[in-house]
Amino acid sequence: MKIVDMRVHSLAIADPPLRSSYGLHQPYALRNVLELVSEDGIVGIAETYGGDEPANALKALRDRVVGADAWRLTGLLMDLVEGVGDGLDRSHTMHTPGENPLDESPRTYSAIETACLDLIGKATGVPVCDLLGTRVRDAVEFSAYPFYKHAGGGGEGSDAREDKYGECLTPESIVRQVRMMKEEYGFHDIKFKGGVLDPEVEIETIKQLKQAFPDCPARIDPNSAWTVETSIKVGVALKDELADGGYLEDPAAGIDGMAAVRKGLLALGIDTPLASNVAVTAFQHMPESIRNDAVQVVLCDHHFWGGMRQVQQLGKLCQTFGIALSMHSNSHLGVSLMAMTHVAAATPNLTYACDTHYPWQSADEIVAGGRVKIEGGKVAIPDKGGLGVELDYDQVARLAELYTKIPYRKRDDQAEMRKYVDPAWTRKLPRW
Ligand code: GKR
Ligand code: MG
Repeated sequence: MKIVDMRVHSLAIADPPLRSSYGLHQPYALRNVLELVSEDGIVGIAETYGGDEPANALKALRDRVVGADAWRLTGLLMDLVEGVGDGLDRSHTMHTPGENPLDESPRTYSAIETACLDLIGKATGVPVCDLLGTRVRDAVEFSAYPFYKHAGGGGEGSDAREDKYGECLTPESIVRQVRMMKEEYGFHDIKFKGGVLDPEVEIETIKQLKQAFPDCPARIDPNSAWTVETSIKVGVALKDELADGGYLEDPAAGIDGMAAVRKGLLALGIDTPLASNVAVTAFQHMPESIRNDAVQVVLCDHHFWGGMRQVQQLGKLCQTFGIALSMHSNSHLGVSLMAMTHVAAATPNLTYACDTHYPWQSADEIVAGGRVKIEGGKVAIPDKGGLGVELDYDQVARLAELYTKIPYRKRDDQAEMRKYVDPAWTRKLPRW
């Protein structure tokens, strides 16, 4: 099936002022959407990281993509899968996901693979998870993803959006935020973004969450903001709260830091699993991580691990070494949500509820028919070929126009912190 055209749409979507150790989300999150058009006029789609650089990386491959056979293209582009560099350079410790130049090519490959699978799936009437061949579930569970946030619903000036949750900078307001998310989406598990306030406040936040929702597994993720010592202190304080299906995510920086936290906690008889999408972000990290028992739950993400089939291979590797799998996310729209759902449905040992930022980007959508439904905390695999969703071209045009009007061309949470919170703010690791 010959690909005769390729289109890249750079989009801006309203995003609320969420905080993390990276800083503050800008009023717009950026995404790129790729379309591959077959000679029969069928269109395969994918969504990836936003801004000019990811868009240019896709456009630079035009000559290798247009004219290729959709069934064979991903095999011909395998040189992109490994990216460049190795060791800590490939980690996300100092880069927000999507902004590390060393993993640009696996990200680019992933978008092309997803669009090819969608195209092939649409042409044959086969859902992507069945093309991947190992569907083990028909619906995928996601977790509530509370963030500390400032007041505001995203967007700027006359484009400012409704702020459903209001300012949330206390444990009580995070409990309220989670309650609202649970009511709207039916989420069960809770993944809480920390690394923002003093660790004592974040410990209290998890404690209050567990008091309010005692049966819901909880995780906390400070994105490497803590020293090894602080991480162990938090692990001790939250020993019970993070048990029974929870985990401690990227408390300290790097594989070394994670391994030291693990060792320290085990020495105290605490077996809370450590999860990572910061220290371990590529196959190159796995040997060292395994040797040092640094990470017990890998947070996969097809967007930067080199696509859905690489995630399946990661799943097998993790299974072999007794490591669990969960899924990482970043600000995204419904096309990414569907791709995440398909790859999770086809990855047998991905048994934790996946992360999703989707509730935070509720003001904009490009999927025809409106937002993808999350019901009972789950997204169902549609009974349709490919990803099961089409683009709403009016919305694509609207968000593409918005992109041309705003000044943001890459994610920069530090710049946003300086603008709105503290002109001297610098991302400091560890901070506590
Ligand atoms: O959206 O600020 C954010 C998150 O901190 C995100 O960028 C992380 O990549 O959600 C992610 C994580 O689990 O580390
Ligand atoms: Mg994380």
